[in-house]
Amino acid sequence: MSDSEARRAELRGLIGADGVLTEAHDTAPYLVDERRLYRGSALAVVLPRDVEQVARIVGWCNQHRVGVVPQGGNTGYCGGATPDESGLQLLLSLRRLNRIRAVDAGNFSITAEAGCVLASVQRAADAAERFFPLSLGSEGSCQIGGNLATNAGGLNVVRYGMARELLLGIEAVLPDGEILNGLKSLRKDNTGYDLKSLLVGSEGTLGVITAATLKLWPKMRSSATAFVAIATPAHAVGLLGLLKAAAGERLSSFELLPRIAIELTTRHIGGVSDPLTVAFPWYILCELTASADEPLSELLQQILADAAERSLILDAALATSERARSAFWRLRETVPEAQRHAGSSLKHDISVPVASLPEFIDEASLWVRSHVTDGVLVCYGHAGDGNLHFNINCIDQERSAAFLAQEPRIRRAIHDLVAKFAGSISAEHGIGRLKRAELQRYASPVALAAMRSIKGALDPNGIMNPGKLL
Ligand code: FAD
Ligand code: 2HG
Ligand code: ZN
Repeated sequence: MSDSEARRAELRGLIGADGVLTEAHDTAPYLVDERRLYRGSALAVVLPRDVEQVARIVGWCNQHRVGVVPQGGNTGYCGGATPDESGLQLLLSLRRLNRIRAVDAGNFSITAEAGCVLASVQRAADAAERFFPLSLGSEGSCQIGGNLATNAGGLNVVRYGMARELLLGIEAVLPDGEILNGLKSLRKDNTGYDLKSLLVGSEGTLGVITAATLKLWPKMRSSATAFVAIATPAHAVGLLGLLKAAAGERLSSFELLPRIAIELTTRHIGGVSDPLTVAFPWYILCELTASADEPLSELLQQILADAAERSLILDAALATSERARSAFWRLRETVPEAQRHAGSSLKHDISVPVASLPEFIDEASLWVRSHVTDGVLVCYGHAGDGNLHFNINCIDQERSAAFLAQEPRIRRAIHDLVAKFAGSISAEHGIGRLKRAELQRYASPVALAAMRSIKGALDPNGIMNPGKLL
């Protein structure tokens, strides 16, 4: 029996034969990332059923110095959930840890296992007359464990914050195979280092998240959604100020879209249409929500009338039905899919201070126009949080290889500009394998040294997601 075969047999002994996949046709979907940037190989794909099985596997990996790659919904954009090409690492999928353990409506909290698909957590909250605000275009596939491991952002951050801010307690398996049971549902708890927060955004490098207790809000009863045409990103910042001042915390989404996003989605995605009759250079999709019955449409109309008087907006369409609201959101959420249909692209998930967005967009767009003649800019995103998906699509698919070959110089120019604006080279998607060198280049040496110390202390054998993040 080969070394690998002997190891697979041991794994079967730990969690049962049905939890260990080794045939190529079974393992293939787990070994390639969402963007098809990386194709890995693995000793096996393991599918534990509960936290004890996860602990057994991780303990075994630590004992045998086998690298373990946690995987949630495999929708990540940085290759973090794909093993390397050696065939020696173990892919640990959380998909079978998919139970909602408890919904505590009185405490406004929910406890879900890591493998619960985000949409199922939203549905469980809704069934208890509560609201879980994390919302991403990938919510039908990504898992809550993956959302926490990447500190996901998405469409409601302007009001509720990122995944980290929605977390009350965590259960995780640490690199030595010990179970950290921190499933508290407390709003206040100052008992030492915040270990749950350390695991958030750690992208599988400090342990395996197996369950989480998350904050809930009252169910939303009213909403008002508008698709607003504006002339420039500077007008977006002005409108954001007005909305925040007049609607306060009711403002739950504020998304920026360029004209080309409308052209790409209407061309490539069935059923999407332009909500306005005339073409404009930029758009904002914004939404107000409230848990009580409130006249939010009137409020939004008043704010938009004020914005028009101040020449901040050019036109607007208000959603007058749930169907119209969904259509606006479909347009926004399918931009990544439309970009994919349009061919190869380079992605930059960046953030700058909100007030610097216009200047950043001006400078960065000018650079792209003058240095990337075979690409078209598709710059959109969560403007309310200063987060842009500053993406560039290849114009001529026949010359896609030449376009993609320019990535290093394009990335360098854009990230250098981000640094000039005191921004972030990874606003919400993480570092994974893709941006490791970028983290080394742009993070402060002090911060990097502290990160390495934490990693070394918790995972001295370097078994947790090797080759990712650091
Ligand atoms: P995976 O891709 O499986 O893993 C991501 C990372 O987390 C890997 O490093 C993996 O090792 C680690 N990991 C996964 N599960 C665990 C666990 N239980 N314990 C420890 N580590 C773990 N992201 C946003 O932030 N905002 C968006 O608006 C957004 N929109 C998207 C839209 C589309 C159409 C797509 C395809 C992706 C989008 N994403 C977005 C990116 C992606 O969906 C998020 O990063 C998501 O949080 C990843 O979750 P996942 O379960 O798919 O994780
Ligand atoms: C979004 O906001 C996602 O739609 C995806 O974060 C961004 O594809 C992208 O670049
Ligand atoms: Zn995004």
